[in-house]
Amino acid sequence: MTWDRVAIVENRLDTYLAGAEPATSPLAPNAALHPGSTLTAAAAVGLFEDQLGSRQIDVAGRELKKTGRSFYTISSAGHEDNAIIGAQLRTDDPAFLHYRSGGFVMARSRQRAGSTPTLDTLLGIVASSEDPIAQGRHKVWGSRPLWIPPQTSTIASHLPKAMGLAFSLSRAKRIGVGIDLPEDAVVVCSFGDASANHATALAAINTARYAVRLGLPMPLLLVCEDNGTGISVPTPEGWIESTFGAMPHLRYIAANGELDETWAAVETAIAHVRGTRQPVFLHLRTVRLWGHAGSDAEPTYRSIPQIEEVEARDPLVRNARRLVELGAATPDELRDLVRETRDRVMAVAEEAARRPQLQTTDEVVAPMAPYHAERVRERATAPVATSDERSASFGGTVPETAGTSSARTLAGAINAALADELLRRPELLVFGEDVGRKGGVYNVTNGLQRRFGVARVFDTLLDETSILGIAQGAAHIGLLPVPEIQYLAYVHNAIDQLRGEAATLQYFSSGQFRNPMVVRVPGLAYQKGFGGHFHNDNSVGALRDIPGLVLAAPARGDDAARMIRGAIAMAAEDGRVVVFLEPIALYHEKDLHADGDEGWLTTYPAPPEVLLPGEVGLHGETDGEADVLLISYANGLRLSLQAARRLAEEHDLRARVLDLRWLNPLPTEAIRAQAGGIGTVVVVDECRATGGGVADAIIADLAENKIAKRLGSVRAVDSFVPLGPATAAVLVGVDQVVAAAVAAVGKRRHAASRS
Ligand SMILES: Cc1ncc(C[n+]2csc(CCOP(=O)(O)OP(=O)(O)O)c2C)c(N)n1
Ligand SMILES: [Mg+2]
Repeated sequence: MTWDRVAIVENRLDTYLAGAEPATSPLAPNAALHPGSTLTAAAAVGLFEDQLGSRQIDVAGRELKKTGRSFYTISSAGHEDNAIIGAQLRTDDPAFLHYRSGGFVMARSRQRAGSTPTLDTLLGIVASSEDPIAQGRHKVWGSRPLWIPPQTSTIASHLPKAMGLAFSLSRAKRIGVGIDLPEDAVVVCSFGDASANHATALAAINTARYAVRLGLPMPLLLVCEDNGTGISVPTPEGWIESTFGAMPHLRYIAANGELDETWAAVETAIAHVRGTRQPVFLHLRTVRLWGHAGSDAEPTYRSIPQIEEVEARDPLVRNARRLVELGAATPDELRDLVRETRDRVMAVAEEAARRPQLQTTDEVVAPMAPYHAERVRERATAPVATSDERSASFGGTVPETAGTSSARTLAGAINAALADELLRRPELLVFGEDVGRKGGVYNVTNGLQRRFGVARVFDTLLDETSILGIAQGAAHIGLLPVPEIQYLAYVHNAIDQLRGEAATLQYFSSGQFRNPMVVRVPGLAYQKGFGGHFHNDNSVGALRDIPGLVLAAPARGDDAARMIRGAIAMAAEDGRVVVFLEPIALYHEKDLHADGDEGWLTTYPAPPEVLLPGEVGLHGETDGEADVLLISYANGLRLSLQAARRLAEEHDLRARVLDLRWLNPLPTEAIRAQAGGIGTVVVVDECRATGGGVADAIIADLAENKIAKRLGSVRAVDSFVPLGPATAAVLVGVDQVVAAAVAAVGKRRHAASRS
């Protein structure tokens, strides 16, 4: 059964206008709609026109669907009063919008001459490559000139970044970084009533209130577009008001009336946020017409009388009646407007459906992972702080010239590198749980807050979703966030913020919006029996499979310092999202083979030394001919180097050790070059056998391309990591690496002895 109430809803408006009587005393265009209102008759008619335009786009989307030419039918029908917010906010008030925001977008577009919102929206609906925001990659609301970053289909996941942007507006000024938004900008974020229950929404709202409690500015207008349902599940009557109506540090304003009454409520809400720099929860009553999407058969969960009751509350009919009764327009004028709008929008829809679509893989992926190696290298090396500045910042002695004491641990090297980056990049922020005053759980950020101030190095509340929301919001306006997620296991609490949000922004905006960041994540295992699974989590599969996300995993201090410069430069130049995975167990390690050998200390490489993706480390037998290539990363590098020594001493085998350094994208060219020469390869993957994918990917590539004949791997057991000495039963150990290398080489010796 097809479900089409479109004609029924349209008829209702037509029927009303056909039978309506004009008001006895018409209003002048510039007259207030009611005494004291700032909404004029002309502006009200303009609003109605925007709402009508939005409605007709929804109708057109469903029309085109009938002939297979439209790919999106979630509509704004019934939510058009959000145009009132679009009309009153400015185009430099960043807007993170619910998917039913047609009215808002039409009204905001009216503020910018030359805007073509009808065509733009329809190009999105037909997935045309000429859609100015997503180029057909998705149907999103978005516009660079109108400051509307595109949002994904994941409900509520945009609230944290909206909150983060509101947080960052004043932060930019405080740290002296110029941005292209005015000081009094308001960030608006709209969402549905069911979405208001989502953990992600609640996290962001909580963090917004927390900021107020701390006395920090949070100019955030939260708009809950309450249609009383989430697909088929009704929201309990009064739930939104009872939940959000009396929250500390959050002003609640209801908007539930005639056009001009809602106008006044919106006006109060915006004025409050703009004036006080504090958040408002604006509760906008709406209805949802025509089901959740075109494919939603509403009668399976709502009776016809219930559907008719909702249709009777169509805001278009109500607003038309208000305009007519107050004399802002005559029924004839509105009838003409309806007819013209319908004709105009259908003509634009037909035109949009003729426009081209993305064809090739290259076209689809073009904005996903931009990388300009030379420009990134330039960024990594400039600007460099002067030696005087560095010397002053480092307390009189720059770290690389401190004589023998210049040898540093991994933690010490990262600390110095972060200091150097903070010194030369004023827009850089370092934040997370415990990174400020305490200097990090493992002292990696020790002293940075004291040196660079609480505005740039700060503690956040304990919520990974909000930490990544702050990072995204800050990055949207040109700051360069380096957030920390305390432990790899807890990335999963907020992985959607990376996977669904940060990593997709350039893709869905065709590179017009970006959220560059370097997310520092202490992680991986081998903490000598400490912490159990959650502090020794050894799986990176969930990060490696995110298209465009760069995953770095340094093992040694000197590499880490050079890699973090590369990571930050990639973020700054190409807007990339980088996860910088720091092996906790190596943070304070000094030795390699024996206690006191200090083989894991390195000398700090001064800026501008840098490492970029593809640049691997080579150790062990690097000059002469090697018998086996051990490929590894992080803790596995240290294990492999220990194994290499034993292979030489106990088996007379020469091992070359390749440190991948970059786990996504993998340094395939360098791997092939080394593996091809040696022919015998063992991948030492400290992650769970099926949870990392590093060994799988490398072996598949070498085998498929017939680059190495003798291939082996050692991997951790597919288990959670236990507490205490039992860790050795699941993690990769040196013995295993040695055995795997001997076995792999044995195959060659065996083959040689047969020939
Ligand atoms: C995180 C997440 N879970 C589930 C969905 C599927 N889904 C899309 S819209 C929706 C209902 C949202 O209802 P509401 O927030 O009230 O917005 P409305 O559609 O009513 O405007 C659901 C469950 C989703 N997009 N994202
Ligand atoms: Mg809803």
